[in-house]
Formats: sequence, C-alpha cells, structure tokens
Amino acid sequence: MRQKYVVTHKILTTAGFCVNFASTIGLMKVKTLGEFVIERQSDFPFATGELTRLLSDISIAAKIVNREVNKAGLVDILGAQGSENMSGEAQQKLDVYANNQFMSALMAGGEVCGFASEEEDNFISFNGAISKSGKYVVLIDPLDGSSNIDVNVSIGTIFSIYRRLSLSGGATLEDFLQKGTEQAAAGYIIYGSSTMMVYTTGNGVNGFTLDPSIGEFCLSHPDITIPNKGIIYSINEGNYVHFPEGVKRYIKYTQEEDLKTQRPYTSRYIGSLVADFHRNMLKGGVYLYPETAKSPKGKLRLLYECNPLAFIAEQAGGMASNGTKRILDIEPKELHQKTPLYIGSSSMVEKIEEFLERHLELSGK
Ligand code: AHM
Ligand code: MG
Repeated sequence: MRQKYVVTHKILTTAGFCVNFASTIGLMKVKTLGEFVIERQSDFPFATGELTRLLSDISIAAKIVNREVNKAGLVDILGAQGSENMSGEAQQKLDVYANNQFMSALMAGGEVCGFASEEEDNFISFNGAISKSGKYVVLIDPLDGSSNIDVNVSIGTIFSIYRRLSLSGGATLEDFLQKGTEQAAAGYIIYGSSTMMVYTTGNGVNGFTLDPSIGEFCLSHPDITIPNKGIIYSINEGNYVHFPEGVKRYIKYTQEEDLKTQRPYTSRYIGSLVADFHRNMLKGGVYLYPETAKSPKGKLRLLYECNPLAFIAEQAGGMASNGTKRILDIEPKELHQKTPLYIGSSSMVEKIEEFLERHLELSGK
C-alpha cells in the first residue's frame, strides 16, 4: 500500500496538474480538498461541520489571493502601500489585499468570532449576528515573505485556528493568546511554481496542489512526514556576526567535512519562511531564525508564523524550538510577540539545541 502511494505521489508531483493527468490516463480517482476535509470530519466525534466549513472558506480565499499573486507582474499592484505594520516594516499592496480577502471570507462564513493578523495592530472581533456566535478564532500571516513579490519568488499564507475561550459575544484578547498546543488546526498556502495548501487538524499533515484548470486543490501529498535527518540548513548568514555563539558554532559544524553525517550540508535560503519550511518538510532540513542584535527577540511572530508551522512540523514528525523550549509550549503575552525559531527535522533541531546549551555562556547569557 505504502509502495503504491510513493508511485502515485511521484506521478502527481511530476505531472503537476493532478486531475488532468488522472483523467488523461484514467487510472485514479483524485480527491479534492473539499472531499478530503468532509471525509476527515468523522475523525472528530460530535463534529458539527464548522471547522470543515472554515477550512473551506480559507481555501476559497486562498484561490482568490493566488489569482492576484499570479497577476502581480501584470497590473499596477506592485510596490509598497505606504503604511507600516506593527513591526515597522513597509506593507506591500498585496499584503493588504490578502489580509482583506481572508478577513472578509472569515467574517462572512460565520464560524469565526474574531480575526488577528500580522498586518493588523489589534485583533478584530466579528460582531455580526451570525459571526459573534462562531466557535473559532483565526490568526493569520496573510502574505508571508512579501518582500519577494516584486522579484517573482515564492510567498505564502500561514494560518492558525483556535477554539474560542470566551463563551459568547465578540472575541476577546484571551481567545487569541492561547498556547500553540491548543490549536485546532493550522496550515499554510504556498504560492510557488505551483500553489499548494498544506494543513493539519492534529491528525497528520496533508498537502493539496491547486489544479488551475478546474480551480480545485487536489490531494497530492498525503500524510507528509519530515525526514528525521536532512542535509539542508536555511538561515540568513548575512546576520552571522550578530548570532548567538551556539548558532555560529552550529553553522561551522554544518560546513565541516564528515562522511558519516553527510557534511558539509547544503545551504538554501529563499527568505520566504513558507517556501524554506515547505522544502525542508519534503526533503529534510532545518530553518533557523535566531535572535540578533537588530532583533533581540528574533524576527518571526509566535502567533502568526511560529505556532502554526510548529504544529505542522510536529504533526509531520519534526520539531520546533526557540533554542531551549518547545515553541508550542510558549505562553503568549501579546499578539505580535516574537521568538527565535529553529524548525524542521528532529535530529537537526536537537543538534542546534545542544550547541546553544553548550555555548550559552559565550553568548553572554
Ligand atoms: P514577513 O512576514 O514580514 O514577510 O517577514 C517574515 C519573513 C520570512 O518569510 C523570512 O523567512 C524572513 O522574514 C526573512 O527575513 P530576513 O530578510 O531577515 O532574512
Ligand atoms: Mg510573515
């Protein structure tokens, strides 16, 4: 059975457009994201279908954002919007577009009572008659890696879904400030050479490739697992002098020659977290964004980027750490909280933790 999957998977990824290919050779029934999500609803006893509808709302908004991303080079939608987000970075027009698209899809859907986004200063409570009784809140980085838009490099969307803690009415801050372990679902969309949606509801990780000819996400990567070891490390080495001593030593370690561990490793850094993470998920590898002098708490946001990817990484058999602690166990204190991130193949993340611990005193901590 496993063997059969491997063959199918290779065919699907090589062919790119799963349904076209399947119908051409008449061999297999392709499963769409919609069918899959409904099928998986029975994993949750007493499920009412709200999470299923919520994932479907996200996938529809993702298709609309995908359409705009693909048009980005053609229409006058490029360039900074002129405003800055909470973290002081220039916003791109497509960031704003994606943010609004996901927000309106979720507001209209009725399953969500509140929305928090990397692009919004505060969370938004949906107070409409249907939405305010929604069971869930969504946190999102609507367009991650957006500085790559102008140069036609892969970008992504990252989302995280929690059950609300408040009992009724609009969402409250405490609904959003939950530990990553409490996530009901998380996922990402990668707008790359093809567009994919990958998600988990805590029962494994599955990936769907968009077939543009029929406008459906089709199951192309069932039951994704991250190889325990990899030979790829992804980090912005331009910041080297500002890294903690343990990270500097780890980078040196990756560059040393050692046949047994297949070193030196390969360095790959796209500068789009979703794209770097996705590659490492499939091939094995580790992504590092440590604290630096410029960003003493790291650059990445716990709630919008690190928690959802950490949930996915763990569900795929990988690990995510801030260097000393599991990402999912960090108690959030504020919406835009940042954290260092080490994520990917388990044995590689463990090795980095070892280096950080060993050289802690040299980092002046
Ligand atoms: P963004 O959410 O503002 O796009 O920032 C997050 C991005 C990640 O996608 C990427 O891995 C990282 O920032 C790159 O940062 P740097 O340019 O400092 O290497
Ligand atoms: Mg981001």
